[in-house]
Amino acid sequence: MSRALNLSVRVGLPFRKRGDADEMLLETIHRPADLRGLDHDELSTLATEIRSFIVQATSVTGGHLGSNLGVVELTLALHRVFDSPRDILLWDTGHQAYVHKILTGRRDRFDTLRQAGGLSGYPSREESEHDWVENSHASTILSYAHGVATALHLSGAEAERRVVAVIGDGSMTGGMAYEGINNLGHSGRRVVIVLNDNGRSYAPTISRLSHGLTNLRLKPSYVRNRDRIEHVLGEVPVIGEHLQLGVQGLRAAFREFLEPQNFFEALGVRYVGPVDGHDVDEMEHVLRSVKDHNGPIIVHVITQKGKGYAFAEDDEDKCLHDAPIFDPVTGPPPWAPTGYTEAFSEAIIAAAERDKRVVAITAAMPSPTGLIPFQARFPDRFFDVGIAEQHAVTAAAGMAMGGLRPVVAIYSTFLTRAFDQANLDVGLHHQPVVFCLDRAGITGDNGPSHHGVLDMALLLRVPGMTIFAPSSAQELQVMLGEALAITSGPSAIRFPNGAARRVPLEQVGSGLTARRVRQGDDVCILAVGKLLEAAEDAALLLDEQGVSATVWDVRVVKPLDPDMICDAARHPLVVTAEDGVRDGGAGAAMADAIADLDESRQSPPVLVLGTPDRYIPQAKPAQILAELGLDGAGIAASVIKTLHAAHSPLSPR
Ligand SMILES: Cc1ncc(C[n+]2csc(CCOP(=O)(O)OP(=O)(O)O)c2C)c(N)n1
Repeated sequence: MSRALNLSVRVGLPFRKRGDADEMLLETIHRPADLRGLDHDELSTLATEIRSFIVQATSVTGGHLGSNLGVVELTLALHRVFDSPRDILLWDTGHQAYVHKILTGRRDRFDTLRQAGGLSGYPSREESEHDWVENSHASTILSYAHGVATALHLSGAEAERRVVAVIGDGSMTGGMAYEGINNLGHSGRRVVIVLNDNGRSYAPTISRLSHGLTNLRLKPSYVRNRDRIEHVLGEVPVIGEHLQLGVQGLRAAFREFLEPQNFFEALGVRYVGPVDGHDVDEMEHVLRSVKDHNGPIIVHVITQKGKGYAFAEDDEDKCLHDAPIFDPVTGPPPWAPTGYTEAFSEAIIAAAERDKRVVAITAAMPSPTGLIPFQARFPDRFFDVGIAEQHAVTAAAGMAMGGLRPVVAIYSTFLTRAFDQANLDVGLHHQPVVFCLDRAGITGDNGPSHHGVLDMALLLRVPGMTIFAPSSAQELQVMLGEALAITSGPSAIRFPNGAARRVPLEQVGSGLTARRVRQGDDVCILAVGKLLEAAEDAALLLDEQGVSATVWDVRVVKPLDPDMICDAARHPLVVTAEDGVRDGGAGAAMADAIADLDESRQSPPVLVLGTPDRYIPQAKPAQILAELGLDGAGIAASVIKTLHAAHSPLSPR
């Protein structure tokens, strides 16, 4: 039976009236200062109201649910002890900052959460002076904290302003977190680090350090015992060798038990904890006592991901880390891969059944990348390395060197973390690592940091890299087989989120060839991956205007199919379409290939359509693509405009 309080039955009900008969306590909180006069019971009521509010709000827009339910009391305590924005609160990743947003005057905008023009799902500098860091790639916050604290130090403001960095145990598995903490310990900069330990990333956190932390978590009597034992050890008189050995043994055992503390303190960072992260009083007490520590200090806080909402607490997959739109009373349906992710999930199992050298690697995203079924089927050939993309890629190079056929399943946006590793550790060594890049292209609700628009431009720079872009579920499955057959170097398959086309067999390509989908005379559209559908729509619209279009499914962005390039060059106009950056991307490579074709003759103009050189805000993917002119209507309009310009009397002949 669940221990969880099932909030679903309470959602939307006022919990406590105060002043005005219909007013919830939450409605009286507009800024952190409003928290300061609340007593213990009021804080507890407020925490319940906040949880209910978050469940209700995310059920309407979708969002990061479990992570936020876990930090309610922690955020209340932080905002009561520290004085934001004078004191600087920094959130690693930022997906857990909803409570912070609610307490800093943004509650009434939650109906716009993650919508176009609405509240960001992460901290946002534009939204509030309480927000500093909006990069939602994990494990960066200790570096930001070091930087901000250094600036305060040099400007002489260190005495008046505190820097507080909140980081989850999952994000502590990222290399940058260790680089940051090492530097903080060395520099002695004044930063309070709050380690929010819920034992999970999406899945349980992969970390020996985290196991040490978990040992502590599982022993509630730890704090009492620690104080007592430390006291006792300090007092024991050393009488005789026997007793001395006994005491040393006890010390050693206890030291091992305190592994995390030793780890941090060896780096020069004081350790305090563990503290019950759902007890505001206890946390306030500890935070007040460390607030003025003159150096880096880590406060280890134990929380429960998804706390207070039964469906989140009981979700073994990811504690409803994130949730789509759902009914709060019934909770979201269990997450299962769909679209391209599902196609990948099936294909990698089939590939692993055919070849026992095939292994799968994820950087803390086993369920979102569709690898849970693989993990269940081949537990020894599945590797979750933590939020450590760089390590994942170089480890894959090592596995390939050792004769395995590693498949790195990673979101396109997170591959950018590991570009150097892909280029030098994998590429330079010609290792046959297969990158499967999910959520490529415009991803939507998560905003600028989560669009996967850089992968092609980056991977095109890696010599020997083969790049596939499937336009259907079946193409992806064929491409995985092709990629695994390449032994001369790395390959990548980049595919989008959302529904995948299911096509008849004759519409599935093979090898490293492109596929001509339609033949015309006036314009040739070379479409990459998901944009094939838009190119086909554009061709129909162009037909209506008397323009006949050839359409190619590029399939392989590198190396380009020479037959496709030759065919494109016979058209008076070529248009390329991709959902990646226009500058230096697939279209630019195709334009170069056409220009290089035959220097003696004039090549046709090539119009390159892709994403612009700016950060793209949050909105639904279809809306963003339409705004960028990357849907059928947009591509058709670009073609017509270019043809008109070419036939204008003013255009150069
Ligand atoms: C570099 C990077 N890789 C992967 C992710 C995807 N991601 C977002 S949150 C998260 C888990 C974070 O775990 P933790 O820091 O413990 O926070 P929790 O949600 O458990 O509170 C992951 C893997 C990311 N944001 N950044």
